[in-house]
Amino acid sequence: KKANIAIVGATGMVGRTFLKVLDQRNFEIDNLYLFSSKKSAGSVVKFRDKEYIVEELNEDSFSRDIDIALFSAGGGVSKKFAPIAKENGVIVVDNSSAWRMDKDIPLVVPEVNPKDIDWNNGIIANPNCSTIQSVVPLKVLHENFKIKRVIYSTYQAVSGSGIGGIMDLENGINGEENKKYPHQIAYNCIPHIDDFMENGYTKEEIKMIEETKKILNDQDIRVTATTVRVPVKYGHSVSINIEFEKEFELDKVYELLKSVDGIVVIDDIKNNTYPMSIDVEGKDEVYVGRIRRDYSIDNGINMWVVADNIRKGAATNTVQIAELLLKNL
Ligand code: 2RA
Repeated sequence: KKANIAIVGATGMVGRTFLKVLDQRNFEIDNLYLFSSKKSAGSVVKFRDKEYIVEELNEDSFSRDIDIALFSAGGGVSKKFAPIAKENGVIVVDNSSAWRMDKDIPLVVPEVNPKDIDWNNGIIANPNCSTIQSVVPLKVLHENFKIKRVIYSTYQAVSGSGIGGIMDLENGINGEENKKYPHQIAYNCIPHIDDFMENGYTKEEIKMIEETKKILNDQDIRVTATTVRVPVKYGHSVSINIEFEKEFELDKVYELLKSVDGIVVIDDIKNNTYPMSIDVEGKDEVYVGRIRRDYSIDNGINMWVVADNIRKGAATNTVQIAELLLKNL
């Protein structure tokens, strides 16, 4: 079935990746509409064998026949325009954090909670990139061993901040030129992603904590997080420590993880083989390795999870949600 698709934020890093993923996954598109801020309006974007003029987003943008709109233009644009799109009968899949914790808005990772799409009322939220790649392996383990507590430590690529983050890394510069970070990121790690809150956590850490519980639909899971920016271009890495309620065998953990479509287990320490950011750029899977028992607690494991933060962490997850919507159009 073909759909009329709109992309809001079409010239941004995620917006452009939406188009790449839609094409690679042979998403059937009837009409395509590309929107951006005034700054980028008028630019020409090629998709499949046609050229499209990017239009400036405004209140009338959705009063044409659009089925699904993919948003990646920041929380402000989503807050203002997603409701307008919804009023025009469009289903919005929003990559910003604007709607994620709204109780009436589903927060979806297709490998984890696809059924939550069914109760959408016009807006579906795409989770934070580091959350997406983490909950994919957690889901099957939670179902089998019941997760009691999760400790996240992240190593996040600069592309999570858009082109400005990449420029700061490439320029290795300090001082006023920094677009995105309070300190130099080249040859450095910055334990500060998004703004600090009153409780000493950053918004990025709170996103991982709250989004994990919403997606797994279990508010009893105890979650904490430390999110860190590292001098890597693409590919977030997350060290995940899990304490289960139930006992487990490590072999079973391997078997369960390997059974999940979308997970690739890479774990051969005898040959120095484990997931690394430089190996996942442009890929859509979630890579899991360094799986080992945590001997400091009764039923615990550690694992290392890596994924392309622009693909599975943003664009591909959004397109996968759109694919599920297409079935019900
Ligand atoms: C980051 N997760 O990595 C945030 C937003 N993409 O900057």
